[in-house]
Amino acid sequence: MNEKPATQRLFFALLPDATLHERFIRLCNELAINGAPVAPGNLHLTLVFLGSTDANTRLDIERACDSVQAAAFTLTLDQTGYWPKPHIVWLGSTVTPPELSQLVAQLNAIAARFGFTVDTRPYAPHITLARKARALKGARITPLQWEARGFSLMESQPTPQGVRYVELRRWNLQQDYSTGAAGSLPHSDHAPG
Ligand code: 2AM
Repeated sequence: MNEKPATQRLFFALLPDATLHERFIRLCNELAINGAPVAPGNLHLTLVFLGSTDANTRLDIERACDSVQAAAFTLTLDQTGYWPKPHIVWLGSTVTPPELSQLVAQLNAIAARFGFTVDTRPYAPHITLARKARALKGARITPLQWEARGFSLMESQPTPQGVRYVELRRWNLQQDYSTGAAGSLPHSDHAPG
């Protein structure tokens, strides 16, 4: 028998806490977007998209993530935008914090090590708010601050109701990176559930 091993479709993301998540939902409603809104439970910021992988490789990826050295940071979400080719309305940032770029660089290095195709385009941090959308007209927003304290390994699961993004595992970012204080190694938590 030649059964194909089960695979999971994986990516790394930042997940908003409950307060920020509420703000995202409020913003989506205020913007009156003409398009298919992302399911509220799926709102996230992609760090690096990996792709399909088997269980053993996933474990190796998780082990590699235990060695990521990256600092906590604040991301200011101060602009909305529209990408006409994928018809996406997004929420994003005019400034990419260096800590975020460094985190993405380390995760891209892990992706490359495990044979995934790494996106060579400059990293554009964004939260997709709606797909199959029309352009937003002149949407000015009150900036939202994202206090990023951890990054997550996510699985994209197809369901009859559409895709569902499930957090598999989370790693903490270092709070006191500059001082090199004790306990500064990223701490990993298994996602609840
Ligand atoms: P997005 O970040 O623009 O919303 C899971 O599929 C997530 O990974 C989505 O949020 C998706 O787009 C992002 N992503 C990035 N590159 C992708 C790719 N090549 N295929 C699928 N999703 C990708």
